Amino acid sequence: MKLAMIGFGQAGGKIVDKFVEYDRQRNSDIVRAAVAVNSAKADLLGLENIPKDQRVLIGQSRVKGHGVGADNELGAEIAEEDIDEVQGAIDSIPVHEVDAFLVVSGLGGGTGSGGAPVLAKHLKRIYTEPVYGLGILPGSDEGGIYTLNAARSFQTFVREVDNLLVFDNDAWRKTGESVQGGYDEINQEIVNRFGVLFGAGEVKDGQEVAESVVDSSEIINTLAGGGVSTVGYASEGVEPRQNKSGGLLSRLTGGDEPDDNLDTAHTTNRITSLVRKAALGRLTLPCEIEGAERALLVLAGPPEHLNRKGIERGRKWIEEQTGSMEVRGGDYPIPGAGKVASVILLSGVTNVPRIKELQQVAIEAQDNIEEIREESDSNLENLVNDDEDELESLF
Ligand SMILES: Nc1nc2c(ncn2[C@@H]2O[C@H](COP(=O)(O)OP(=O)(O)O)[C@@H](O)[C@H]2O)c(=O)[nH]1
Ligand SMILES: [Mg+2]
Repeated sequence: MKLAMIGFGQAGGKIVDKFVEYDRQRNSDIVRAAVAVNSAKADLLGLENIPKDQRVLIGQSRVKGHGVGADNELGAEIAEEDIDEVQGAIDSIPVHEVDAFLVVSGLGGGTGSGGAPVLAKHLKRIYTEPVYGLGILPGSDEGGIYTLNAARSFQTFVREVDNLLVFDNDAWRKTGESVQGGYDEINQEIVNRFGVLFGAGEVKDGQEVAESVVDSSEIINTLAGGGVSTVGYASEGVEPRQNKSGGLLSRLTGGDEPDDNLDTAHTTNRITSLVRKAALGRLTLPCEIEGAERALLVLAGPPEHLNRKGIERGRKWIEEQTGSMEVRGGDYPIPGAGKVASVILLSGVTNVPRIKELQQVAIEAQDNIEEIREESDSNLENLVNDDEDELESLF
């Protein structure tokens, strides 16, 4: 599936930047265009793979390239004011060649949290292609203002996009690790999971003919109907075929038949167990999979390690677990790959503890928004004062 990716804010820009790198390394052909939008000049300069002329600095007259801090209302305002500049970068995208837009953003900050929903709304007005969001929820240790920003941004973003794919930093935080150090690994995880999912719809002509290849319309249909989506993943290393039986020798000795049966059973079992692991393991947004409206199962790996029976069994199992009547499944053949991976997209999930928590925060915040602002302002002041104290003691 070919995407036009737009990263809004720092997290959004970094993740799209990593998608571009992933795409280049795997030759997966999912990033047809990549744009970064930010109000902080330094964040744009820090990107490595997004072309320089596709990095858009907004809000210069208001914040002079210094960003909006965690003020997502200001983030939304400057996105509205400077939407033409963002559109200028999108104008250079051959939109007729993309299947969808993907707007990526951290929801806890300021620029992306406020701006991403504004951009999504704008894109939906102009284009007929679907507009998906990839929203990153903050860790619960980040503080009140981040949670509040995420709560509000989430509500708006999910309304403006055709589907909101969610990744929860809180569920992926590693204890004892600095948040910053942890982001590299987390971003790699994000890109791997969504990369396999979107890559599935991009099997090129002439590539190994698989039994039932997933195409981009199946991804689009699974995401259609809106709501919130989460992605599960599991993988297992496999040996390349050449090192196994089935060569000339085994044919001569007549040992081919039973071995092949064994292989098939083993392949099927591996697939069904990977499907369970992916669905029951850590999801990008942890939730109850029961009640998901639609699902898509993708089995990626070397074609000789994929089979229709395994995928069909996995698909049925997901139907039972979710209660959904709309579970699609297929394969994504990657000749020579060293592993088989199972990716499950669960769309229209409803039983999500973290979202309920955020909604509660948003409701309560109506009452004490000023307190939270003051608290965050005084935190900031303390921080600044501390810095000043340190400076003074230096002189
Ligand atoms: N997964 C991930 N999350 C990030 C990263 N950087 C920041 N975040 C998260 O995104 C939120 C918003 O931060 P940021 O993107 O810097 O805000 P903005 O630049 O004002 O849009 C933070 O509260 C973090 O939860 C990153 O590199 N990866
Ligand atoms: Mg930042």
